[in-house]
Amino acid sequence: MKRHTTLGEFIIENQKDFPYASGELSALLSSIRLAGKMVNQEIGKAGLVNIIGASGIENVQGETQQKLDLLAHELFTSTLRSRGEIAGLASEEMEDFLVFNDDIHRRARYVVLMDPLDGSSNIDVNISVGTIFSVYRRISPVGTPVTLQDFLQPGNQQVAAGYLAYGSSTILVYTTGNGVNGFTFDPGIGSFFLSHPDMKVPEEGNIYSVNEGNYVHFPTGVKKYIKWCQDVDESTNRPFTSRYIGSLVADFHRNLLKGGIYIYPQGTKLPEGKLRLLYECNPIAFIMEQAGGKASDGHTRIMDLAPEALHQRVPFFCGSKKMVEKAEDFMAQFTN
Ligand code: AHM
Ligand code: MG
Repeated sequence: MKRHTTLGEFIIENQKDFPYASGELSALLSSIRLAGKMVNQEIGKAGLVNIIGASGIENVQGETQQKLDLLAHELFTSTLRSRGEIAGLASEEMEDFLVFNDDIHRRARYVVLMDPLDGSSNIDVNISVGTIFSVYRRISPVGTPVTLQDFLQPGNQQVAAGYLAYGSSTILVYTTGNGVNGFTFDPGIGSFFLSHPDMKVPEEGNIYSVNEGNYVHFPTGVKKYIKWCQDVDESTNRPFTSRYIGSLVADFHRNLLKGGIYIYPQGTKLPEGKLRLLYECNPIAFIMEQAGGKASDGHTRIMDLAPEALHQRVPFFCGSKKMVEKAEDFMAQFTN
């Protein structure tokens, strides 16, 4: 009989592969799993909010409905805080980072950076959204409050990263630097089951994902790369297919499974690009590299960039190795 592995079992079984195994990271991942289930449940009810409101049924506290991205932020923050495995948290939803400043949390060795609900503007139209997270070991001494430097570490220092995609099914994908595994949520049982072991992205894909509406603003290298994707050439299977949902986790998840490239470049409207280095690009880059793909800003490996600010934006090129390399060739060739 086929064995069904739950996420909880998998985390425990693989704890020994982690260089600093002490159980803390396992507990932290379990907290993310729990908060993810809560967020998943809230998202599932999103379309009902107006109907319930119209019929006069309010929630038990009589509260007005909160925006889901803020609710997701609160659910992750409170769940992670209540367990004591992290000393602080930075979120796309907050200007500054949170310091968990009591005896238990000051002794914790990890910090988390996250985008609690990415692509949340898509919820109204029933399109998949996601949570993205990233875990680092703090560099400030254990026993003291965390500092900004704990959060401004380059992506190559990540000890774990992952995302939840709330889509036609809900999936949690994560890495601790030992490959990538995906777990699909069974809502009847309330557990995540290993559905995508050892995920690998095809080296050469044929999907390109970019908001082409911004084409006139793109750097010449990106424009040339897009035209190259659209050229006819049987030997490289071109023209490629264009797929862009406008919800990073969903676009990324599809490209990870099928092979493809996601690009959010710099442009005259957004000189640094749109996506955030710490909350979006680093964790997604870690997963993509662990699956055999690549992620850069068009020139430099994303995970080698030295962060300067919590909410820093960077251009993002991420996906199948050969596709990213080809796009980088165009970026090197055309410098304006
Ligand atoms: P958000 O963090 O404000 O939700 O924005 C990030 C989202 C990504 O999910 C998506 O890939 C991108 O913005 C889409 O941007 P655009 O609408 O400019 O193409
Ligand atoms: Mg976001």
